[in-house]
Amino acid sequence: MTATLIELQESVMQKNDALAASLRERFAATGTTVVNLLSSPGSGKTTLLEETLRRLAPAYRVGALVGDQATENDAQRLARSGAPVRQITTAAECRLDADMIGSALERWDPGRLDALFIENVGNLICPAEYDLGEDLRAVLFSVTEGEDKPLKYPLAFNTSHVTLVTKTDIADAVGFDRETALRSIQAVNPGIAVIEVSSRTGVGFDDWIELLRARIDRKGRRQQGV
Ligand SMILES: Nc1nc2c(ncn2[C@@H]2O[C@H](COP(=O)(O)OP(=O)(O)O)[C@@H](O)[C@H]2O)c(=O)[nH]1
Ligand SMILES: [Mg+2]
Repeated sequence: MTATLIELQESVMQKNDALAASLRERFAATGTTVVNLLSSPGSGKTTLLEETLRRLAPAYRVGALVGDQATENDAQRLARSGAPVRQITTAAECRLDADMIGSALERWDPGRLDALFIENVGNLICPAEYDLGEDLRAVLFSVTEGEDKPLKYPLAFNTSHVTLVTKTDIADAVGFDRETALRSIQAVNPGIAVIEVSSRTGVGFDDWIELLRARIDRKGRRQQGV
């Protein structure tokens, strides 16, 4: 890369970091816990989110922003939960950035939310570089992807707070090597929390929901100065 390109890239990242910091202040003021979901296309983000919104909705005000290169399909799926949902179509961009989140929130007022889930554009490379002002970054890794993906795409895993191993209901059918996969995750982010889930059977959801509830409650208490 030339010096000019490097400078341009650095200024893009600085601008994003500044916008993410102002989003973080805004979410601190409203006590909204923000969760950024990253994964390859098809790892199960939308399906996991449908079930997550359904399980949290009775107790919390939850909403979702969902990024894809094109279509409103995922927003339509998620809106069936009854939660406020807005699609962001990114056209040429391979990820969401803080400016896209800020612009979406100017045009969309879901009211005060306890938790805002952001489904990022499906890929493990560009989304990892962009802070969206989130409290929690979760990377999904399905049993069909190959056990070495964390080693190949380390940034998505070592910038995340939790890894969700998804589609565990079909692990045997695809010959998933659980030990190797867990070793790959820990190799790039030692000590990271790992939750093994299936959106089909509900396995692992109690742990995932418990983690979210703890985060949401803690931020809500902080906002109220308790
Ligand atoms: N067997 C199984 N399939 C799943 C699970 N979660 C999602 N899928 C399927 O995987 C495909 C992609 O899921 P989707 O949620 O759209 O993935 P996204 O692209 O990451 O949002 C769909 O056909 C889902 O029905 C799961 O837990 N088990
Ligand atoms: Mg999706």
